[in-house]
Amino acid sequence: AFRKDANSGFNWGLHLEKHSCLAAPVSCFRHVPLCAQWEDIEVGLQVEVLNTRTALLTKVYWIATVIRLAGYKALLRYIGFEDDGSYDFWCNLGIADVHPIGWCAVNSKLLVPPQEINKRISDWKPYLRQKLVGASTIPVDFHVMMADSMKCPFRQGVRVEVVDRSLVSRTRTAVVDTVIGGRLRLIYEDAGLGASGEVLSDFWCHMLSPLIHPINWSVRVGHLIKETDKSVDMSSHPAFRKVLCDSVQSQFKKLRTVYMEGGFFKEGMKLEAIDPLNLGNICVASVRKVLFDGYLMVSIDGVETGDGSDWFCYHASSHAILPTGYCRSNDIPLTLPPGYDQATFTWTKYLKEMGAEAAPRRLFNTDVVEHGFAPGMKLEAVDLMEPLLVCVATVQRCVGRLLLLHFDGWESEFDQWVDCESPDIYPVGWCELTGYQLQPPIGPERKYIKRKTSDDSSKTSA
Ligand code: MLZ
Repeated sequence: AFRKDANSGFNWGLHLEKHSCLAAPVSCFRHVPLCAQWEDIEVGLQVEVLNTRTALLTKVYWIATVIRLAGYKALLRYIGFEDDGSYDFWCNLGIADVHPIGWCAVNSKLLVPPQEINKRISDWKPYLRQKLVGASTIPVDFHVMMADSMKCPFRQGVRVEVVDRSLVSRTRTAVVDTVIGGRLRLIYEDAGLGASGEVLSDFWCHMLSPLIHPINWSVRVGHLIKETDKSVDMSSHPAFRKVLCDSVQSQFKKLRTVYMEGGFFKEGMKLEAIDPLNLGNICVASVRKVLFDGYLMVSIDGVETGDGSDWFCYHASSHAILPTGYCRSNDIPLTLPPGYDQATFTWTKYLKEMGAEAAPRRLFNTDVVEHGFAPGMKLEAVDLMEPLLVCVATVQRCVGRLLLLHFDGWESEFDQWVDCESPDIYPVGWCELTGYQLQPPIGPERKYIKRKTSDDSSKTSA
């Protein structure tokens, strides 16, 4: 069935053609629908697709060849147009009326050629037979597999613990309100409702995000959690009218086991870390506290508030913490504490001055993985500073497992480092597939507007 493109006129096909860019292939994104099956989806495949170039009133189909792939989207050309690309069209393989070869025969649908080419060839049957020799097509159960892979263990009314967006050093209990494509809108249990019933504080994240946890997680690992303000009445909100149910560990991503015995991270150790509030910066940082189950509280050196409110929880296996010297050896500018100078800073001197030791390199998860991303590839990526927004983006750099993402049309100060297996990056066409709204690149007139400092409000000012 066709679905309306919710993306306010943005056209991925045109955007890719204009910038003559590649899109990252679906098989790069392990957490997305049909990732595993996508290896076999390639240029040259043939499909039966709705024929829109006909005056007939009934739905008829025709065979088309995949000319180009961009994430879930394919540029198709009806058979018979040969080398004439003027009628090529982009469609989303996940949702368009497209089927494997043979589908029409099995489902008693008519194959009728487009009107423009009907005249050129009088006898279609032998022509088609010749064109289809040795052709490969999409799997018979393509759409069934697609539907299966979109299932999600969360629904409205499930309670979780999630980072408090107004104070990132603590978690807060929240209730799932909406689920779109595995992304959850979470409403803090004591968010409060405005005069017209609107939620005053919410948070969006993917169900596999490292920022959400089952109920009781904070107490179990020793993380600070905000006590829910019981005086706030949320009962008139639909998500709270459900029978609330606590999430459990099995609904969450399993993290890789880390061994904490004999030489683990220790309080005071230095490292390099992605600044959780400025994801384009990798900074000089310290371990502040070691929690249970391999979790650490980390803070950025030189900008501490002193009360721990700027500490941030990273798992020891997180891509966001890196050994000292990582930036230098990978030619990434290291963000230094105020008062230090790029020209003279060395880790050796700094450690001596601080009387601190560097966290041993072997404790970090810097495995190099064959991820398939390359600079210049387009994708859809969450602006993690406003995690409601999934935006048109480009891979700017690849360093080990890290990707530096640039948001098309925005200043580089919005760039963000993410892991190649981050659940917050998606193939081109993912928004259209899941019905999530895509933020198109902004025009030049908005280019110089700086990001507002984030506040604890549910209204995302974009
Ligand atoms: N309203 C915000 C949105 C920024 C979103 C950028 N996404 C890449 C601003 O204009 O600062």
